[in-house]
Amino acid sequence: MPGTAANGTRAIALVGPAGAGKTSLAEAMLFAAGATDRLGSTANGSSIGDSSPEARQRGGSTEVNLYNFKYLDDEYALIDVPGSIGFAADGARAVAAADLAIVVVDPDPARAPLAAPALRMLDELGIPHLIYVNRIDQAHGRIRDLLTALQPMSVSPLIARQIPIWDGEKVSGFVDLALEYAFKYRAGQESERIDIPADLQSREIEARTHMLEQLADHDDELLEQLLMDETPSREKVLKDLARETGENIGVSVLFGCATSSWA
Ligand SMILES: Nc1nc2c(ncn2[C@@H]2O[C@H](COP(=O)(O)OP(=O)(O)O)[C@@H](O)[C@H]2O)c(=O)[nH]1
Ligand SMILES: [Mg+2]
Repeated sequence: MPGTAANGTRAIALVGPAGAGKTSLAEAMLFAAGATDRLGSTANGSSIGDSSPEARQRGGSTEVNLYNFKYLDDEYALIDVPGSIGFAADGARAVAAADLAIVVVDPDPARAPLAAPALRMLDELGIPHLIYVNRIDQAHGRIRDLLTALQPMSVSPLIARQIPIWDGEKVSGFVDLALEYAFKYRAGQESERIDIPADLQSREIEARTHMLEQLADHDDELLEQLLMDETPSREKVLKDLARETGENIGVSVLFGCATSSWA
């Protein structure tokens, strides 16, 4: 996590069903970290990962892709694990070496069961993990419904870290419930920080309160603050989220669009 002292290279595994966007997310992370100067695509064969002839021909990963990058002075190794069933044994070995796993899923609740094997493996291995809801550009249902579908597959509670900003039928940005900042997506660029839209303010308070109550289940000091109607510091909230992830007692859920480098 940014802000903590580096302790050698941190290994992050990208797991989840085939086609969810793991290799695209790896590409977006490398691009965001400045390790590559253009956002490659698995769809047109220009990605850094999936460079073997088999993977290019198949249009999907056929082996574990490994990448290295530096972000905010820390070294990271990314382990992009193929989601196809045939690669499960390789995948489990790679995941066991990770400090953190990111489970990449589709926003459609009907596809949530595809994430079950990855979530079960991470719970069994005790690997701290997050869920990243990819393809937010194609989402058309409530993220809440997806979380409801995913929750039974996870031992620990899922914690929505963001809520979407809808512009008609499309998600156009998000509110980060820990930072209490809103962001508007911009194609191929860093998101623009905006004010929390007025019509979203009560929803934001409701969602943030829910997140804080979830965190307070494992933090008596926070519980006391909530009962006293005190506003916990941003630092405390971020620290609690990181601790819950590290101790595997909460699974933060974030979303974005890997192919546009959103979020
Ligand atoms: N619209 C959209 N397409 C995506 C997104 N992420 C990945 N894709 C596409 O989905 C397909 C599978 O992506 P890939 O990264 O290879 O998935 P993986 O099998 O999980 O590694 C490719 O055609 C990508 O271009 C996204 O956020 N939005
Ligand atoms: Mg892949």
